[in-house]
Amino acid sequence: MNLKKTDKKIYDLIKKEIKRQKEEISLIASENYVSVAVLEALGTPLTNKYSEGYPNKRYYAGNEVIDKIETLAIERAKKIFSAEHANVQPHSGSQANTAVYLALLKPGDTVLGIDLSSGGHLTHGSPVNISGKFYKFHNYGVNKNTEMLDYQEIEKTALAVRPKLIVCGTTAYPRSIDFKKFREIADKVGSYLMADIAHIAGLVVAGEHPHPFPHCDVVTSTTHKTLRGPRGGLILCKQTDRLDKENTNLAGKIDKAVFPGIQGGPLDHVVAAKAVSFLEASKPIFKKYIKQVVKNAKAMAKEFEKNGVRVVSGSTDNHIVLLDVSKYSESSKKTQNDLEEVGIIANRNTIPYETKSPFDPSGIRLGTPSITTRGFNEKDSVFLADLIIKIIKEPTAKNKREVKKEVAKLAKKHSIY
Ligand code: DSN
Repeated sequence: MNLKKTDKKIYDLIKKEIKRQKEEISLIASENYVSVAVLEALGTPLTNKYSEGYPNKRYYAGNEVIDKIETLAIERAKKIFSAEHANVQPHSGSQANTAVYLALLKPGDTVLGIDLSSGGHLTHGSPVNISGKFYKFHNYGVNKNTEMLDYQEIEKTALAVRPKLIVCGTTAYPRSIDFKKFREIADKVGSYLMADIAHIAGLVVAGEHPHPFPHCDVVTSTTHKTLRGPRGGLILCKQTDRLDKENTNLAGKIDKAVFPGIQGGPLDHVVAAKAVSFLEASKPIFKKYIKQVVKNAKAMAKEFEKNGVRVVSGSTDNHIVLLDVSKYSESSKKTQNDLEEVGIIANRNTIPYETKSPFDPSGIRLGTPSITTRGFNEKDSVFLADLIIKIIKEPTAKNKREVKKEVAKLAKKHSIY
């Protein structure tokens, strides 16, 4: 009501966006719908406070309550991820990754990370990102035939380039990651191991993906995506630095790198919302939710393959289904737009050994976290996959009209908020 009075334009736009979210179906693998409890924590006067520093070590007065909130967030994060140390202040996953690099590396140091077309992220050494500009990144990719990580190849590359840090973790890789194998490789070359579990954090918490600890030194994540918290970042790590004999306080290095290294004051309203979502993720119902996320993705992958739409790597182990639409569509950008026209929101994506431009690559990335929050089961997911197949194969005006109607019905049946 106040917002409507003060700023009608923004009020109306927010209303419009809520309507869009309700009426369309999001298959963006990195999106989800937070609970009303998380939304409530976000929209609080906690946003008014400045709290540079860490609990009981703040630079400004008045942080008694904020200290308690951040401590709860830290303790809950440590518990759900079985981590020795947690930093809940990174504003995003990119900030979390950047802080880890600052903590562990010197400019010019060598790092090994997955390449973008095999499912990596900009912060894994892309030349346009600070990671690629400040550090010497080398890449590993997936095997051309299996489209899965090839640990022998990764080891060969690691032995050749001898990185100080190996980054594992991805944004568009539909299969499980073997952190133990990565640890063995890291040990052979004496490097740190960092897992970026932004996409699979919820699966890790729910036991639906192998755990990065005890294998990794540091684990970064976002708190939204499969974890279903507010937009934000998170760093988890061991207390002790195994490789630095002079300063073995790894947790201290990470904290210093976040603040004052790359950030000022934390966003306390977001930290509170993170705490709420960590509590939610500790409940049995969250495990059930994540199990369904994976079941839905597997069911969709099977339906696509059955109907001749190629699924990268043949299937999925997580929440992502990566389609190669090049057989049916000259332009995945057009397919993305066709899908948007009928109310299905997905993103075009590069596929392994991509031959096209990242602006109009061969793939479409789908993810099931959002539809599962809306209550989709395997049957609904297969029905949705069939609608997508129709649009990919024959995006005629008639098909679009028909699919749009079905999407509207599905969205109404599976309501949000
Ligand atoms: N934008 C996120 C994703 O879609 O995976 C990563 O930054």
